[in-house]
Amino acid sequence: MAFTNFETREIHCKVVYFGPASAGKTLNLKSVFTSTAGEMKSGMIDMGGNAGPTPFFDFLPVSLGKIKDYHVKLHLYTMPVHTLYETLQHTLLKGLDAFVFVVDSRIEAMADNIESMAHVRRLLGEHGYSISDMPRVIQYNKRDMADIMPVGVLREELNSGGFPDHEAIATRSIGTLETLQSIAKQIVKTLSI
Ligand SMILES: Nc1nc2c(ncn2[C@@H]2O[C@H](COP(=O)(O)OP(=O)(O)O)[C@@H](O)[C@H]2O)c(=O)[nH]1
Ligand SMILES: [Mg+2]
Repeated sequence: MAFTNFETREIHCKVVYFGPASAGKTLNLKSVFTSTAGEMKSGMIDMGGNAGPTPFFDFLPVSLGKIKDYHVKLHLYTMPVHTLYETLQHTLLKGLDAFVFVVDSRIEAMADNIESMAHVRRLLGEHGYSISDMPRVIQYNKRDMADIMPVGVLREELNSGGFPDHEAIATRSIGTLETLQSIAKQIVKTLSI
């Protein structure tokens, strides 16, 4: 749930980017970091170094500016779905407002996508969230690659709920800001301001 500081008139919202290993979660945050204007960002904490899978998490705070007299900030995290660090997982999932699920569009990643989505549902349920109500965006990433699934099939398998979804090529910063804008729009709708 969003945290509101009435004194400073700030609202902090938390968004986690889920998805199978190598789907492009870290690149999504990097892309947002490099594409957003100076005042929107403060700095990215990349716990994974420059290459390879994210061992812990990435973190990027993004400001949405002023909405009805409140400064609205999104705290973006990436989280590897399978982590040995259960305490970290618990902390990252605390106060979650929304999530992005980054799909690896390659045919060979299909089983991983489905398994990862099932895992996210289980995880959110275990942490007491109502899975059908949580705002989310499904992002079909790696659309530039060979041997990818048609979007229609991905949608059928991974977005039967009809949540907002976007195609993306995170390596070229295509679709990454749209994904963020789409999740921001849904979060703002839920804020009681
Ligand atoms: N061709 C292509 N490669 C991508 C795309 N998105 C991510 N990658 C590559 O996939 C690998 C994993 O990306 P990363 O962001 O670290 O995935 P994460 O494990 O989900 O955080 C990297 O080598 C990226 O360059 C994309 O849209 N197109
Ligand atoms: Mg990563």
